Amino acid sequence: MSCPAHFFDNARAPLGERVASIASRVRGSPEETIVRNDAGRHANMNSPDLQQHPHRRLNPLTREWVLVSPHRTARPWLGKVESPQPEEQPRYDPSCYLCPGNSRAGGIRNPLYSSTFVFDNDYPTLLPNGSEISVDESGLLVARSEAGVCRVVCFSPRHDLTIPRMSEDELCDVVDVWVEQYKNLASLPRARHVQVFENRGALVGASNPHPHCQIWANESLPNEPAKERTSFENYFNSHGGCLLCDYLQLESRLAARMVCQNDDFAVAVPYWAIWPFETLLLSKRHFATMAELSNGERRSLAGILKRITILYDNLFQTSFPYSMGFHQGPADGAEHREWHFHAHYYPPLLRSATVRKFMVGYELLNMPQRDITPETAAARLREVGEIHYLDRMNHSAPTS
Ligand code: H2U
Ligand code: ZN
Repeated sequence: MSCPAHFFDNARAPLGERVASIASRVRGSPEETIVRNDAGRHANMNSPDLQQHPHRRLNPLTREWVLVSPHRTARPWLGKVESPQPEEQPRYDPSCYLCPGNSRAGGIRNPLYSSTFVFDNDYPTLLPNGSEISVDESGLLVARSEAGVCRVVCFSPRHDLTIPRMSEDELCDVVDVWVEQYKNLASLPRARHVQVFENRGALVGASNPHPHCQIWANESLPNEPAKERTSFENYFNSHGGCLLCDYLQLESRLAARMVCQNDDFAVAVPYWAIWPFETLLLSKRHFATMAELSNGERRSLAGILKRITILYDNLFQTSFPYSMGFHQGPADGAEHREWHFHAHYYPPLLRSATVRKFMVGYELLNMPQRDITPETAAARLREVGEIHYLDRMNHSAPTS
């Protein structure tokens, strides 16, 4: 195979010229776009090139790039096909360790709870106490102790009631529990980070279909929030404002990547999304943690969680698997004015209920890559309608 002439020729040019030439071909990068937008010029933002030609986009939260290959969406798929998600779950499963009244794996019996239910993880990843570890051998063998607390939150006593099928009142109870747990865990003397996250579906490793999430609190800032904190701080120092407030303003104006919104929250497929239908949930008001949610915002959060998960379920008419979680300002007692409350949804499905994206090969070795553009993904999510497909198919809704 011979190299395309212009690529080959250019490779012989001095490095500086090569980089300049490549940069001029990859038009509309977010760095450029934000600068151009600041200057009132944003002609490249909706460039058709971005929908047709390979390019890379920058995630300003992590400062990492993603490769976008829109010309490749028509490729045939002969790879792995997953088993369909089991659609129907019973209201109560006698063998489920999360259902009310049942015994958990460690032998403790759950109460006959009637709303949400929180318990300390029987198999916690972190322990509240332990011996102090500090290893540093030439900067090459480095280790530190890590203390923490891990909890599990059941959303409802119903084994079959997933977030998109819950009522807004029931979801408000879930949000209230998150806030209560956040406050409780963030106030622990050694806590520095509190992570609320949900793994939904076997495809993302959830160990049980009973709707639940986990909350881990630990004493160091984990990798992803640490990258975000640096970006928030840098942006705050250089622009005198918030990275995600400005980003939300831009996305609201451009509309192409917006998926849904209400008075207090918006959901968009981020410009730099890695997963095919990844979304970013943003508060419209600038604040750092759940502890600052007003009563009205709690209800709005419940509403937007329901809406985005209905869109997800409707996309492939399946109980849509994802990992999601909230990124909140460090729980170190300091005021984090730079931080903007948000959540990430990372769903693995690509083209149907049974074909998923794999993050392997080039992506493990280099950088993430996607085919379908974020703009197309957002348009598809907007198109599927906000009435749950099971309700449209005249199934009885499982809400109580
Ligand atoms: P995931 O489905 O996201 O894996 O969360 C379930 C958690 O529940 C998991 O961390 C815990 C597991 O350790 N668990 C218990 O605490 N008790 C049990 O009886 C089984 C599972
Ligand atoms: Zn159950």
